[in-house]
Amino acid sequence: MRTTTKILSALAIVLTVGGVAFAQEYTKGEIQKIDAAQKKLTIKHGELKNLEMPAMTMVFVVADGAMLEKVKEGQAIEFIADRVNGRITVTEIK
Ligand SMILES: [Cu+2]
Repeated sequence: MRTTTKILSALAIVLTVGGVAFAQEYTKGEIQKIDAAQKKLTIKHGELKNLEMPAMTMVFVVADGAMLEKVKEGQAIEFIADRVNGRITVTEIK
């Protein structure tokens, strides 16, 4: 019984640490342009720490075209971007 508790506690710690490592920060941005045909967004974004990129305005590919239906030009968003197949991609919009 005690051993089981210890194993479960150890497992909980491992899962917690793993969760923190994978948690990505949202970055603030403003949608400048939506290109539904190309599945691209132009975003004026804040610093993207995971990509070591300073604030700028640039074009991103979106992971899922459905994400474009939830946003409009001029909208302030919080998003996560990452490199997917060598392209900087918006993977999540809050
Ligand atoms: Cu950029």
